[in-house]
Amino acid sequence: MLDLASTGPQAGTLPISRAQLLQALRLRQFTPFFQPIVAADGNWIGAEILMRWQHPHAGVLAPGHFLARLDEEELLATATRQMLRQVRLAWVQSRLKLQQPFVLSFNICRQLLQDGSLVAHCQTLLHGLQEGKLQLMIEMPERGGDLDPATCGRLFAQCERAGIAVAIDDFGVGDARLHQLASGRIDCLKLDRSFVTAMHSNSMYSRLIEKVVALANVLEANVTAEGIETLAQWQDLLRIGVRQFQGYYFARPLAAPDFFRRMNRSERRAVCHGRHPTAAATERGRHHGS
Ligand code: G
Ligand code: MN
Repeated sequence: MLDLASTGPQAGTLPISRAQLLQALRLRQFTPFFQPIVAADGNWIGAEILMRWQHPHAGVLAPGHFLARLDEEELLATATRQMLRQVRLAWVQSRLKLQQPFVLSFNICRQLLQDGSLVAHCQTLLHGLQEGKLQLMIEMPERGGDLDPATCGRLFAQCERAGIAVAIDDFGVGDARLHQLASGRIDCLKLDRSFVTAMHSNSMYSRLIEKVVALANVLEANVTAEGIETLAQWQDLLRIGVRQFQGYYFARPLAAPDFFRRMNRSERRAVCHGRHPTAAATERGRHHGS
């Protein structure tokens, strides 16, 4: 069976018919995966919900293979709502008791942005789930949302009143719609992973990231760096002032049973296979000294 789950958004779109997509929706095949977001100390403080298609023949498909088709067929909002209902169900079934605040974020599409019921849907999703400890965050596409400043401002105000956080996703590679940043409360800039990848071959990127951190400080927002794959990237970003991280170094997107198992066992305390930079530095010092 093909496993295309880790192939990113650049992956080629398979020829998929509308009938296949409708069938997949009927069979609830668009399911949530969860990728942890960690703080500077490596503890899980949130997770991004990522859509996967549990394809009967091709295996688990990443969004790069089908998202554009769902969007073209105007079915992406329906698939997202269906996925979020599964998140709620899995959360209830997990009997998870959060001890610390936790932020669950998800990607919103153009259709969801425009249909006016986004905030109400988020409230339904959260109702009765660890209120006070669990917060939802919408990840706005930097490009594609294409909301005029007034509509954007209204949406952000609604989110703020409802306690829903707002992130700008893939920050740095969109169309620099900076008016979004002035339209209301922004909680997080999610720095696109291409900046993290480029950091080591071009020092200009480190300086740019420093400026993104400074911009976030002006907005009183956090920066989450995406796509951390190595300890060196984590160390450098910490030095630059980034305090939230997401990427394969910490954890790949996890299916619901794996995610909730680890949440329940508090395995989120230690970084999975990654070690904390200070611990690694101490270890290196020990080895060198011995
Ligand atoms: O644009 P957005 O942030 O929603 O993209 C998330 C996508 O990035 C997911 O499909 C996920 O599988 C992928 N991803 C997450 N972490 C990493 C990483 O460390 N490296 C790479 N190459 N892709 C990642
Ligand atoms: Mn995202």
